[in-house]
Amino acid sequence: EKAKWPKETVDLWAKLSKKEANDIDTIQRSIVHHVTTTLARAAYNMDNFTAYQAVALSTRDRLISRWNETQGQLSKADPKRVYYLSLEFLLGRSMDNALLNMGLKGTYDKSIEKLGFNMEDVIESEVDAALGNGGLGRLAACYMDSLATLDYPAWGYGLRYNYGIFQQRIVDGYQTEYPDYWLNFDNPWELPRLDISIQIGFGGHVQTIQDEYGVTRHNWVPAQSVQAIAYDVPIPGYDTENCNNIRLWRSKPTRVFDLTSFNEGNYEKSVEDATNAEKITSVLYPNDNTMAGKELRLKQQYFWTAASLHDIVRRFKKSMREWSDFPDQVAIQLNDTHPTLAIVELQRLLVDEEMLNWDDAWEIVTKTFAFTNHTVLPEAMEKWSVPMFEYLLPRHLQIIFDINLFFLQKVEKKVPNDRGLLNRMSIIEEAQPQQIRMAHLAVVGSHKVNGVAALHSSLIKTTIFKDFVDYYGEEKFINKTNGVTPRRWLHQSNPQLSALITETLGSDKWLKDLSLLKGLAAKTGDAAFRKKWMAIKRANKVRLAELIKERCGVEVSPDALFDVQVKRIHEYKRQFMNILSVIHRYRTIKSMTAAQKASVQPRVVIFGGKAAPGYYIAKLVIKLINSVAAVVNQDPAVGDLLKVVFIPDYNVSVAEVIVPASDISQHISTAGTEASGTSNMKFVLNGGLIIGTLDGANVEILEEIGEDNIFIFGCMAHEVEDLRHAQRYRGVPMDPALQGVISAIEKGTFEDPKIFQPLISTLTVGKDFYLISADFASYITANQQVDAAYKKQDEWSKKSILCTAHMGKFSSDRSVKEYAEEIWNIKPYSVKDEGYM
Ligand code: 8GP
Repeated sequence: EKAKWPKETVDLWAKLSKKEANDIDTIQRSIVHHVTTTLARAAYNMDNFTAYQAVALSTRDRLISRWNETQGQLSKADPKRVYYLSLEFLLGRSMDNALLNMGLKGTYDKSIEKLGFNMEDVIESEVDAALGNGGLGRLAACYMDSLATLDYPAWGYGLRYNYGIFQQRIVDGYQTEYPDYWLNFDNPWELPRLDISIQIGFGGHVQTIQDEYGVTRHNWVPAQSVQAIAYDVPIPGYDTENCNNIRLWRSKPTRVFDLTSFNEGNYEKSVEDATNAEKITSVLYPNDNTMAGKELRLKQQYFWTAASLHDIVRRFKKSMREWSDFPDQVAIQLNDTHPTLAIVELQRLLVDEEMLNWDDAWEIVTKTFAFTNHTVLPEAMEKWSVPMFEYLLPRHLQIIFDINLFFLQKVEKKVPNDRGLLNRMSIIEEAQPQQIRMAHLAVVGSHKVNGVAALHSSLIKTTIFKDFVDYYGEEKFINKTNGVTPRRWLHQSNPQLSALITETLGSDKWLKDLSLLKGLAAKTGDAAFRKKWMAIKRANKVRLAELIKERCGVEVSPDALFDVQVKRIHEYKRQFMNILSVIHRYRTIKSMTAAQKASVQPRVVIFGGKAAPGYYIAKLVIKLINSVAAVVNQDPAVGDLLKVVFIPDYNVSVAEVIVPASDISQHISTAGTEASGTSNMKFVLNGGLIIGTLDGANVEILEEIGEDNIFIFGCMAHEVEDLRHAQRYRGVPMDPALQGVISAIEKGTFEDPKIFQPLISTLTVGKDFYLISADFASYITANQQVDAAYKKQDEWSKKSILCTAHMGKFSSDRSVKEYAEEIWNIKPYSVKDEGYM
């Protein structure tokens, strides 16, 4: 009601809402203010954690004023926005990133140093926000960083889980899981918006009524409802005033609902119902690339998509535009099939509540949505049983059946009399019970469908979506190769290398235009530069060696070759093949004379990653790695020539230490199974070489950096089918080297071999689905090539520099720009710094 205020009131507000200055004195005052008031502490009872909290609160103040300014200006200008719907945002730590992106890191470093604290130690007190499983969740986080940095008007929508991905501890070599209660201390990186609350219904029935024009209308009467409460997470761009938002929903019981049971005299039931409501956003499902099919997961998906759509529609309605303008104001990106219900919910809102006719509504819906697929693995394809779905969402089921009917009618019209085709393309799978194929629904309800790397995008066109490509045509199915943010994955995690690059290129412009890194290529001939480059790598290895000592109790030499495989543990990623090759290496070294040993390249093999708690085989792989480590690391015949470590509880902040310290990293999935991979990009960006198969983004990395700077082995995606067929029906014998390794395990070289029998069984001739035997020989050879190349340190340093130099393509800025221009049709909107909060 500003307009009604007298001038002096308006002026007073203006004067008092000026942004805080960013000089050392003001920042120190703000930190001390938070210590003494917000935290009720004093200088004499402070530790690093208190210092972290105070610095975080001071940083948060500055973040929020940018957030406010951005959202205020965007509300007025009301440009088209993109909404990125993702069940996972794997953000990691926020403070360092926020300070760097806002350009305040240096000042804060100095400010707290004078207050008696060291920034690096303070940063270590922050817990990761681990609301994701792996690649898909981290990709969402990188994209949010790029969207803000490029000034795109974008919001993320997700869930505020009380428990993120479990914490992993290794007990007797086995993975054990512990809850990640990350909200134990207040989370300074979110703004609770307790005023923003949306009712979400579940269950109940559908009323069918004739309206005054004799048109049949459907009205869903839910049996239960829960409240969605908004929590906003500010995402600052780098070197811009823009600050975007991720809105995370938390579930809470509704008042109305509580009272019903209560008034019926059933107090216990009312409390139980309240607990059930809170359960919805309690925990992140810990599966990566597999589908669990649990009712609670479906509830999560509906709760989240309904709340998000309600919010988006409410914002659109404020602008008083026609419904037909909706797709000109709103783009919604579906991060995998998890948010596919948003398609159905928007159709329901438009038809049942806004009274649009079906076809007009459907046109709006399909123009609004676009869908990213992240995997071709059959076990990851989301399907929901129709009876369970009907019980939770009866009206949505009707709408899905109608969408399917109209769709199949069109297919029939285009390709008459092909029952098989209709069966294959149907959104409903005719199983017992029937299943809803979410990927089909997502394709039918979107105007664009993309894969995440060139190979993957072409594979989905010939496999899971082949019939749809034939029906819709090629244009609907496109590629958007993944990318990673160079701010977090180089500038923040490898500050020394970042500084050297800036010094060498004469400016830090490369941080917003990663193609400028190509300027480094000219420096390979400069011996002094190479020396600096390698010294930084060594310093990073020293830091990692300290972490390994601390977490695994193993001493490793930073002069050895650091060989890294960190990612979710999954059969298709073949950590099993890696540890089998390590056993092969161990046996080879053991068989050597002292003279032969003298020419062995010492290697530290580093593993890390979580297995889904119910994934028995993956958990056995972890056990095998730890059993091998226990034997190898103690064996005096091997000494420093080979060390094996499994770093527990791999997460984003651990990755920030590991990635800059790698000499070689392993991206060795069976060709055609890894959609893209993104850590491959991070490693190469940091001057680490990679060994890998022709899979996912490895293919494009090879194209960019050239075959001299990457170690490629193994079969190609188009050969996989024949190889599987050959081993199944022609009984191709196991690779002899692999046979030797298996025998060693079976003889009990690494603990009781009975433990590993189920794992070994996966290699039985005819059953080796991931083709470990077929690729084993070439894998061993490629590893030998790595050893030989690493010994020529001068040549290696040139390769390392060229790796970084040619990674420009893999910035998430490039990816996001492509999405914005080719799918979302949105333009940057740069916020002006008006100097006010
Ligand atoms: C992952 C892919 O496995 C990985 O290759 C890719 O880099 C990443 O997505 C980002 O695009 N896929 C998943 O995490 C995934 O499909 N998760 C569940 C939905 C099944």
